[in-house]
Amino acid sequence: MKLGHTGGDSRQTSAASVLAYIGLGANLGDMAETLRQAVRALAALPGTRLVAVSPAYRSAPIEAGGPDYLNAVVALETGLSAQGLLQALQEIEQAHGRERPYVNAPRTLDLDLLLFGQHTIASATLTVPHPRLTQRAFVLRPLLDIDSGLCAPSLGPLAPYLPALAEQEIEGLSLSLSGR
Ligand code: PH2
Ligand code: MG
Ligand code: MG
Repeated sequence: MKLGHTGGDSRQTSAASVLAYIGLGANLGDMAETLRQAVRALAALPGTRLVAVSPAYRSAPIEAGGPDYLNAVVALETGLSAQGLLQALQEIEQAHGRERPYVNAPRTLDLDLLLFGQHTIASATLTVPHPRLTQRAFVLRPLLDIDSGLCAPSLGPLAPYLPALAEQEIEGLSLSLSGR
């Protein structure tokens, strides 16, 4: 287990590491390059190890407008708290010029905390598992690519939710988000 390396950073890490899943999305700018940089930034977080990167998918915006999205999911083993990880995700979004003019506006980078181990969180700023996790093929497909047997607290095994999303067309891409 890789721990510590908190040098100069105020975020809390602890010895109890958790497997967290992060959804990545973008539909503005050079999406592939942005997602690659985001994967590198996530891997470099204090007390954090990159465990897996899913394939990338292209899909039309769901309940939103603008260009097609590029989406992927990564798994991280982290000693950060859920709040510390959320703060880090928001900082990485900001570093990529994320603006929020209105709900579900097109964005340069969206990083969503999907799962945080077997934790259930319902705070003012964070709901985990992500509330729309089982309703969006662009999240569920890459999650199941990483772990086809994945189970989430209160949702159980995730694979059985996928067939209901068959009408959401998503295109698997051959580009790599983890290479240099
Ligand atoms: N994100 C949204 C709303 N709609 N649609 C797709 N295809 N991909 C997204 O990442 C996405 C979306 C809000 O975060
Ligand atoms: Mg989102
Ligand atoms: Mg978001």
